[in-house]
Amino acid sequence: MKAVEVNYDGLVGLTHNYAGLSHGNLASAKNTGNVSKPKQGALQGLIKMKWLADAGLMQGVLPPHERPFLPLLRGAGFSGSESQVFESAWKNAPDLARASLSSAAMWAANAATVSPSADTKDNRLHLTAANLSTMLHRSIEGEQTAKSLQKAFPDTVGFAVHQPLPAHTDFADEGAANHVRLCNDHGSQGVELFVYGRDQNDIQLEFPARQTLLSVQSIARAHQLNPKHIVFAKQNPAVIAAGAFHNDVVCVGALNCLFFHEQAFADKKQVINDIQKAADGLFDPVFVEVSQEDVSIKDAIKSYLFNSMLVQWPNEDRLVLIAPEECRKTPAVLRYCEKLIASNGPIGRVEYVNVRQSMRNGGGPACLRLRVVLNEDELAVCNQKMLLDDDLFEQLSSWVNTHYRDELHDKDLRDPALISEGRLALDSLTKILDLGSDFYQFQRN
Ligand code: SUG
Repeated sequence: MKAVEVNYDGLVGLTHNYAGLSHGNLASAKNTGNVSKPKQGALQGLIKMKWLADAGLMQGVLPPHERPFLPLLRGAGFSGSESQVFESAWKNAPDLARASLSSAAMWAANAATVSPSADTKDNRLHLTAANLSTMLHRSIEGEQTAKSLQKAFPDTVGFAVHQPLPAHTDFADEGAANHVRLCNDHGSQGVELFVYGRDQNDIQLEFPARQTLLSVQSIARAHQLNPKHIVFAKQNPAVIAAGAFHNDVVCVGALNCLFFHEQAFADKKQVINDIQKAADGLFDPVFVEVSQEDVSIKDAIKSYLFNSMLVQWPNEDRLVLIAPEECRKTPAVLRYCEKLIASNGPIGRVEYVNVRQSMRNGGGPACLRLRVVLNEDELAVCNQKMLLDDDLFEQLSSWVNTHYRDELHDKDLRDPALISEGRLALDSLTKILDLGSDFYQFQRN
């Protein structure tokens, strides 16, 4: 059946800030303590979404999470009124207070792993919310993300939304950031590539490997995928050590094309062979491999070349790479992009977008979106209010302009007024996106 790819972008949250919480994410570490601009960040995200929607691509929206997240602090033993909990956490456990304020749910590529119905045995679209169990500040996302996905894909006949995997380190899962689907066209059987950083027996590296073999095996089972058409590939530990904390920092794929750095995988030849075998009879995969000589791993991570969106643009034969602005400012990467489009390969155009507020925390254009392939029937029954059109864009822009702070300095993060400001904003968002009046924890209390 005919199907389209919908990019669901996470809205940048009201407390978007630079707390340096992600060990192994070089941008997050570098920008620790810097002043963030939540309003600007949210508008940058919305502008990217609107631009793609105007071009004729389908665009969805995922809501930010409740922050500060007081249940985390209560879980850590802080008690009393809400402002007492918050203030006392800041006084006694500032790292925990910072974790409770993280807006990291905006990186929707980490929200879930998605298998389109064309790949699954029961012909349902399967989504598993990621447990994000490696980083404390992200481990509080999974439950709320599953709720968002249930709101976006409410029909249980056609959609299966799975709860996050068990919260044990052996099951560490970071969602679609470590998953690539290749296919001939979105609506036919594809090949799903699951990339993991470690298995149970590997020793922990200096920077954490955030995805395990057990997690991807479990997801492939739950999604009822045909073992013939899946590939498990190990990330190269050296690129994790260099700062590629997710595979999507060194690799992206779309349709039959895999665009990746030559050092991305522990065993590149094996990965290519396995993909060819899994695609046999379905399509001919095309590999666009970037050499270390053309773009060093250091430049790839600095510029986030591979954290681009690779999309099929309406009425264009070749794919379009939507890269972060930072690629234009990295000479070797810019040179490479020019060479790429001049070649006769599958990527015909590079567009550069400004998502700098997100980039400073290690999130490029691809991190901000979760790709969901929907066929015509599925599109008809998903939550229409979460799909971006001119009207929703206007409503969300005005919502951001009304509720978001221009700046957050480190000292502002201690302000208990963030609790009520956030709630007022999110309560109003639940109406805009048709999420119901019991969507957030604070609404249920
Ligand atoms: O998990 N940054 C995120 C960035 C996620 C990017 N996603 C993908 N590559 N798909 C992370 O490291 C920074 C938070 C802080 O430092 O406050 C942060 O969580």
